[in-house]
Amino acid sequence: LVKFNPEDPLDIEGLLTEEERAVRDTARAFSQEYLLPHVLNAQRTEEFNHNMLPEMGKLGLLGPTIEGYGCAGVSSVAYGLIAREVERVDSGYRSTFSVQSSLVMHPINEYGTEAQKEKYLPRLAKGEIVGCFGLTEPNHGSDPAGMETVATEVDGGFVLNGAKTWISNAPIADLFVVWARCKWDDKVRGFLIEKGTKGLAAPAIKNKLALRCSLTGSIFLDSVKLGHDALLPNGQGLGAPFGCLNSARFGISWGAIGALEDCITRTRDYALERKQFNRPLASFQLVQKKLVDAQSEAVLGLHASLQVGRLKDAGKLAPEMISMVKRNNCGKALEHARRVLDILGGNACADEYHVGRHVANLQVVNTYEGTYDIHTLILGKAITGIQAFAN
Ligand code: TGC
Ligand code: FAD
Repeated sequence: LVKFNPEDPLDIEGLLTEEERAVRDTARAFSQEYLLPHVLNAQRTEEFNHNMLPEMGKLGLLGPTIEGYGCAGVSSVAYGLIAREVERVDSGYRSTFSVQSSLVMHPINEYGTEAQKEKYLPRLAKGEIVGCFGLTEPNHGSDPAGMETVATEVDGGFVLNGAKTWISNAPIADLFVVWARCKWDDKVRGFLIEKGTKGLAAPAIKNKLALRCSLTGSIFLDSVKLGHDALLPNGQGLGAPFGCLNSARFGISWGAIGALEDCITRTRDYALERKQFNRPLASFQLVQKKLVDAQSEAVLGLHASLQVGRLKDAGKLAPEMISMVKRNNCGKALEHARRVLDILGGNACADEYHVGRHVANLQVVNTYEGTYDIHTLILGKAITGIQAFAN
């Protein structure tokens, strides 16, 4: 009989290609050796690690599914494995990576001109420049269709007016992918805005309770004048930003489980060391149940994401599949990270035990890129045929 491996209970390793394992190993070594030593300081100070993206760029980890333009051209599963390893350290670091790869490089690659791709993708891939993605607005989060940011056509290009909020990477972004409703035909389109453009401001949102290792900000657009070359011409309608979200949400489904796995490992090790009533905590049935429930959900979630990744790469993806794994994995990660946190007792309160930070982060991860309940309604519509978001 084969020996059960609690680190990989259903042998995900055996389902990965050699290339995927190599990418995973690179991402794991980078995350554990480069990110982990700085995470507590970043959490305490909200100081962003400006070398993170350049270091990831050197390893070929940015925009990794894109073919050409200095990108690695690996599978979606490899992309998911990177997200899992980075988020094992912190969801904020994974956020920085996701936005750069899925929400900035992806739309340029999918909807951009050849000139835009050549101008921006190689530098984004190296981490020389940082990107952000502005969809959410102060009055429109779950309902981006109601966005108030508008683009007007003028002589020589466009003028953008509006505001975005809760935008990851915005305060340090060199390149802003901003979604606006175009006045001439009422369709949503993406625009590329470079830092320093007149009328553009991106102040930081400070003192966050979570995702403190990544920077978040607002974007203000006050009559921002852009040339024709700022428009992403090959994507129009809300399907264009949602196309980017398909890729980012898929990565988050892996990342959230990475965070949960870290919580499981740390609380299991703690439970083996710590004694009460003259016995290790790990010997109590209630403690074992928490670990078993968490580990079961982690492994089931990973295998579901692996299957979605395979379907994505085979061109057999329905977006609802991504809603299913984003919703399930983020919801389960939040629920079970919170439950295993109890194993730490009073030490749950101490940041050097890491688990409390993951729990706070996972609340946001369960919210952004479509809340848990919004994905419930997307799936509810798919299952019943009835749309329940609004009248
Ligand atoms: P609806 O009428 O359903 O759709 C409008 C158009 O979009 C198309 N579409 C999709 N296309 C591709 N992939 C998808 N997943 C798509 N979902 C919808 C749809 O076919 C339609 O196309 P067309 O041609 O018919 O016009 O749109 P609705 O307005 O009723 O939308 C409802 C809802 C709830 C599904 C949607 O608005 C939604 O998903 N809301 C959540 C918003 C969200 O996810 N925001 C994320 C902001 S970005 C972010 O959080 C980044 S955090 C990153 C980090 O730090 O890691
Ligand atoms: P709301 O839409 O106001 O929702 C509030 C609550 O109401 C939720 O529980 C929601 O599920 C519920 N609700 C809403 N509508 C319905 C309905 N029809 N039926 C039932 N319940 C409903 N956005 C970007 O564009 N780019 C980014 O880079 C980005 N990064 C982020 C980083 C952080 C740290 C955070 C916190 C957010 C980020 N976001 C980003 C924004 C994020 O996507 C939104 O917060 C999210 O989509 C929810 O929107 P909202 O906050 O406006 O909540």
